[in-house]
Amino acid sequence: MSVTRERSGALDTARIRADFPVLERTVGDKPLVYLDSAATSQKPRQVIEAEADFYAHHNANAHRGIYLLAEEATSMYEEARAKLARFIGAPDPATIVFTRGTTESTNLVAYAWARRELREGDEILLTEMEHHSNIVPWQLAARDTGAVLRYLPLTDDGLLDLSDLGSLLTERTKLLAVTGMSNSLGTLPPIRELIRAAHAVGALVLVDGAQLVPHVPVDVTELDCDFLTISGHKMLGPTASGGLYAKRELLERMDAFLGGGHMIDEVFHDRSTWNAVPYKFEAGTMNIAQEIALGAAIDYLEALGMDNVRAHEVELTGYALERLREVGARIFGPLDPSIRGGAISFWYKDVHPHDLATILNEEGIAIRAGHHCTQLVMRRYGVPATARASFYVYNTSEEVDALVEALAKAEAVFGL
Ligand code: 7TS
Repeated sequence: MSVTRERSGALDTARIRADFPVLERTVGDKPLVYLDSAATSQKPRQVIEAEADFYAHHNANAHRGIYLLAEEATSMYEEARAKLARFIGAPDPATIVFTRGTTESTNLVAYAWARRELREGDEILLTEMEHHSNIVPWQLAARDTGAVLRYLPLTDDGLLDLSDLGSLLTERTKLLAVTGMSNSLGTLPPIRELIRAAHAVGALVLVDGAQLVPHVPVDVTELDCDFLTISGHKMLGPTASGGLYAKRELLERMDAFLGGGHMIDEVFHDRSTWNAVPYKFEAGTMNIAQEIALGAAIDYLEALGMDNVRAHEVELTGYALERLREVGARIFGPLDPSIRGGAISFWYKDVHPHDLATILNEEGIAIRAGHHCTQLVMRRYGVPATARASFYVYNTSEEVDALVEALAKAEAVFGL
């Protein structure tokens, strides 16, 4: 075998794995090999304990009462907001609206910004590698406003094809909505350049950060994006944690989204006025425990260092791509780990991805098979589905080896 196995220099995976209780379990009699972190990451005990600690010792509604528990709940919730702001380089915690994740954040912008600002004939520019949650909300907004959707196409190697950028991104474009990292191809689009080009024609930019924020150091101030969506559950946090970053002047101008308690300033019989940002967008009782535990996830990632998180991913992805190619897997997406993340879509020989995932499950290996909520990607490359392995801080080169060895078993089962 030509591959040299280098140990990850960036992260101490043995120490990290000891923090993740679920990694101790077995699947049948096989140790769990979890290669589906693009769908959701596993949680370290620090995050599980932070959520339990809130319920056990501080539980009260935030921003409601003036008794001790309510004040503790409020200050823990706001501390989590400040942590998330700092983690992505946001200038001010008020630029972070807590949401249940990327899908809700994108819909918030589609309702509170797009429906107010877009007119017939305005254009929204998307890419063919977007997750459905960065397509469907814009289709609905376009339907309601008369705006038109355009798409940046893909190259055969899974990159954005920017050769027609000049005719697709024009003065008619009001919004460019682009993923920071593709969940099915792994691609890291050149968002810095795209943001600059969009601003040059007066368009705003929403970066889908669902995959980017967990894996790559992000600084929204330096990027100068207008909106960034964040899913906490993909970055070691609980499900239903996450947020939306938006420039403050946009949040001020945007319409309210959900109406209800706490998002108002004053309520009259026929109208209401809105609370200050970000509370204007946080109606009703929020996901308090989850956002507080997301704060613990951020502490965990910061202790590892996001540069190290990224370096580990580059190393492991490079190794996995090399090994998968060596055994004849067809990779969808770029082959250079320096321009991509760790979600690797592939076909192995002629084994259907669903059959492959079923056989790998018998070996204790969890991968995802399907269209990964990116049907435009599947259509572009002429496949109904792909198998996808994806990595995070706890994955090791031994787990990549286990994946590759299990492929040989699938081959034997199917007599290929
Ligand atoms: N955008 C991207 C790029 C994603 O990968 C996902 C989830 C979303 C948006 C939606 O995030 P949510 O937290 O609101 O669900 N991606 C996947 C996946 O690849 N497999 O399961 C969910």
